[in-house]
Amino acid sequence: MSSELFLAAASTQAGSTDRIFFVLVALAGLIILFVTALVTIFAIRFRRGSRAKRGELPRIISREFELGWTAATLFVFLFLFWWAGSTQLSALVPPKSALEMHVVAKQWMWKTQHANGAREINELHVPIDTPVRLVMTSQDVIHSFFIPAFRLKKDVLPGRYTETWFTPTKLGAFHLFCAEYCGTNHSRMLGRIVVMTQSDYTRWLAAQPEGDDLARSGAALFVAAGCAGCHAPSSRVHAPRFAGIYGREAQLASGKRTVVDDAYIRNSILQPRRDIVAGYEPIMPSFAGILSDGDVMALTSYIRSLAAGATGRKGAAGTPNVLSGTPERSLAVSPGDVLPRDRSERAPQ
Ligand code: HEC
Ligand SMILES: [Cu+2]
Repeated sequence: MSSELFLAAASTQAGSTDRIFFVLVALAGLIILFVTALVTIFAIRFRRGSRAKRGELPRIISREFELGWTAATLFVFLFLFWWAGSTQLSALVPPKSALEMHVVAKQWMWKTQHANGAREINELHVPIDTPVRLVMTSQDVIHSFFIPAFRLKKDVLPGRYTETWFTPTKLGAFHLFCAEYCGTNHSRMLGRIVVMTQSDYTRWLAAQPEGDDLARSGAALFVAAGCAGCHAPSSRVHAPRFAGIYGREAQLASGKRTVVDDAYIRNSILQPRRDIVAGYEPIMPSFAGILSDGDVMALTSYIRSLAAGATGRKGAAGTPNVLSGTPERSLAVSPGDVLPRDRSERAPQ
C-alpha cells in the first residue's frame, strides 16, 4: 500500500501488521454497513402507523439465528486472536543469523553500535533484507525505540536489556522516534534508520572511523577494572574462568542452573551476591555505579568472544576488514553471516 495516506511499510513485520490492520478495518466497515442498513430498514418498516407484522418471530428464527450468529462471531473473534497473536509472538524471536547491534538510549539521544564497534549517534545504518537484532538499554529513564515505517516499538529500560529485531525491505532513510515521554527534550529525541544495499553497508562499515572493537575494549576493561586480578587464567584467586562459559549452563550455589547470557553476566557484575556460582566464595565486589552500561556491554562482548573460541584479541588495531570477513575476528559480521554463538532461542525479557 503506497500512497500519500499510508506510511511506507519498510520491514517484513510492517507487511504483516498492515494486513491485520486492513482486514480489521474492512471487517469493522462491513459490520457498520450491515448494522446501519438494518437500523434504516427497520426504522422505515416499523415506523409508527405502518402495517408491518409485529407479532412474535417464528421459533426457528429466534433459536437457529441466535445460535448461528453467536457461533459466527465467536469463530471470527478466535480467528483474529490467533492471527494477531501468532504474528506478534513470531515477531519476538529473532532468527539466529540476525546481525546484532547495540542501542543505548539517554536523555536525549540514541547511541548505537555495530558488532564491530563502529558507533553512531541518532543514526543506525543497516543492510537491506537482513535480520537485525537490537539489544537495548537505557542510561537514565525509560525510553521507547519506535520506527513507524517498520511498525516496530519496544521500550528501552534502565538497568535491563530489551531486545527486538526487524528485517528492512526498502532502501532509504526512516524516522526513529522516542515513544515514551522522557523529559524536556523528549520530542527532539529523533533519529534515522538508513537502509542500504548489502554491499553499500559493508563498504560503509569498513569506512567508519576506527571503532574500538567492542570485545577488544572489553578486554582492556577486563584488566583496567580489576576483573583480571581474580578471573584471569593466571590469577591465584579462586574465581571462575571465562573461556567457553557464554551460552553454557552455570551451576549456582543455590542449586539452580542458569544459562550464561547477557542478562546473567550483567547481574553477575552489578549484583554478584544474587547468583553465586557453586564452588566459589562470594568475594566478588559489586561494580554497580562503577561501570557504565556501555562498559558492561563491552565486558559481556569480551566474555562472549572467549566463548567463541578466540583467546584474547591480539590482532592489529584499526578498522577490521569486514569485506573479506577475516576469521581472526570472532565477531566480524557482514550481512548474512551467522554470529558465532550457540544460544538457545530465548524470548526477550
Ligand atoms: C575479588 C575477586 C573478583 C573480582 C575483582 C571480580 N570477580 Fe567476578 N567473580 C569472582 C568470584 C569468586 C566469582 C564466583 C562467585 C560468584 O558468583 O559471585 C565471580 C563470578 C563472576 C561471574 C559469573 C561467572 C560464572 O562462571 O558464572 C562473572 C560473569 C564475573 N564474575 C565477572 C566479573 C567481571 C566482569 C569483573 C570485573 C568488572 C569481575 N568479575 C571482578 C571474583 C571476582
Ligand atoms: Cu526518550
